[in-house]
Amino acid sequence: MFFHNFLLFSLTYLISSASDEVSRPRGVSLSRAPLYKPQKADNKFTCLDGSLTIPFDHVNDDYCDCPDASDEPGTSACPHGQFHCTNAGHKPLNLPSSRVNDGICDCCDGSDEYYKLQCENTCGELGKSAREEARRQAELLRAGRELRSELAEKGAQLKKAKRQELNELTAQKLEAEKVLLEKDVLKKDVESQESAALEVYKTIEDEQKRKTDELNALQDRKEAIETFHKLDSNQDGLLEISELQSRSGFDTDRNGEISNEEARSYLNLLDENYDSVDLESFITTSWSTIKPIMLIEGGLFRGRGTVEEVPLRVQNGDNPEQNADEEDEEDIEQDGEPYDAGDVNADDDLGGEYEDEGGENAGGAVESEDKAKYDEATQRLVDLAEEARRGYNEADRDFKNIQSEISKLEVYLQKDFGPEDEFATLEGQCFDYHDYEYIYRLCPFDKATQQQKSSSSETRLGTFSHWEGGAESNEPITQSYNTMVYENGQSCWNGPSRSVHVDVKCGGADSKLTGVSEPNRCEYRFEFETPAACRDNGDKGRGGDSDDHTAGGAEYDHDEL
Ligand code: MAN
Repeated sequence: MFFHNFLLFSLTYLISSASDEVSRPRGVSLSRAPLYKPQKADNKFTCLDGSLTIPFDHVNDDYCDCPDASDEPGTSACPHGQFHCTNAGHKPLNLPSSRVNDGICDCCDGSDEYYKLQCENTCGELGKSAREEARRQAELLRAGRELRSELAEKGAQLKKAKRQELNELTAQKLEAEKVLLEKDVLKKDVESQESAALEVYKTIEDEQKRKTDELNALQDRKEAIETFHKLDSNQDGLLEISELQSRSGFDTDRNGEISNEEARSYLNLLDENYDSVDLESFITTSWSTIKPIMLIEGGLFRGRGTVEEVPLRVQNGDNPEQNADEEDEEDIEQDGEPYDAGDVNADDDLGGEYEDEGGENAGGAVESEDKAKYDEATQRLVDLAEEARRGYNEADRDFKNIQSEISKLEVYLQKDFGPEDEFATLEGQCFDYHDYEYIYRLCPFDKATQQQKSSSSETRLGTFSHWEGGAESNEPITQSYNTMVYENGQSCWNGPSRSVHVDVKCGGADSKLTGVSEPNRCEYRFEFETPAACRDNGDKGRGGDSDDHTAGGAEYDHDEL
């Protein structure tokens, strides 16, 4: 069997490339052919790493002798070997030797399948369309380069104008800062005079407020006392839950009945051992709950005698109507003393100006709005201070506006618009791409978004972060400015925050977004074409090279085309 193979390979394939200009073993490129010349004296071959010398007829005998696989360039015998297809008429290709005779035609000249399979030679056809495409690309590139130069010029102008603006604003900022400081000094000066003058008024105002509060508290207490006596229908000085139960106003759930619990809760009666509250407990613990009910019941509380009484189902045998009548005629006791609403008004300490209707109380305590608030000198200081505050606020606003303009310009000028600012004109523009479900939008140097077609909800996919191989990297220019990165988009459910890599390629005269994919969940890839990417040194035209499938470092021997 071995002998058979030996004969098969050494006789049939060792010099199988005899039709090529230079005779060489199968799978060897033209540039390496000199390494495969038999040594004349002894017809031997030395492995290319120098490790072994073998008879030359062991080359391509389908047995791996050399550790570097160099003795089997045309078979699959060595695990890490490399097979070269000439692909005359198209591009040569290097393949891992495992693809030799594996039943799949990898080389367009079919040279990788010579044992069982007959592959059609498609190199002529492929070469032709590749050349046409290359011509098209070259044309695109030529036109694109001109546009790119124009864009670079515009970009440089834009940057220059922005730098100029920044210089002007920086000067304005200094001026604005000076004005602001002056206004601040003025404001502080006038304000200190103003507050000294107002101090006098503040004391008066505080006193007025204290009196008003006191009067309000007294009024509230008065209303509480009146209500207590109104509700205490049997006038025994205790307000029983049964007395509340007879008033329809407390039937807030409108079920025609006021349960013991309801009545207790109005009175805030937590202790189960008590069924009633006395006047003081009523004022301190029940009034705050009862008051809103009374207000609703009476439209608004209007003082003594206005609490509307609607008889309910009588639960305790009392006659509420009769009680109410009696009540109106009686003097009500407060803390054991005969009660008189006038008691409150009679209290000299409280200014004696209390009016029963509650509203316009404190006549002397609260000054009418029409009356001039301050004396003339104080008023002048107040006006001056007001003017100074306005002046300061204006200056502050001006200063902050300038500052924010400066920050925007600084952010702009820090952006990497390409080695010659050729991408600068894209800033401020947006480009859309529609797929079946979404509208993707790229606003270069700003953000990338995704909007669902069926709703207007927009998802932020990322904000511009950097160029892969941009200004800060040491990448050679040919590998730079090909991909923009947008990061920190909305976070993905149970995943990272969204991000986008934008592949930027030389396209036609117009910039456009030509494709969007999501290779990993929430990691997007945009294809963006723009003449700004048509660099002189780049072979960055659409389509580009197609050698990704070559083994261990693509090697194209253009001399063989
Ligand atoms: C949305 C879109 C998709 C993304 C999912 C992740 O539906 O943003 O692109 O894959 O969320 O949950």
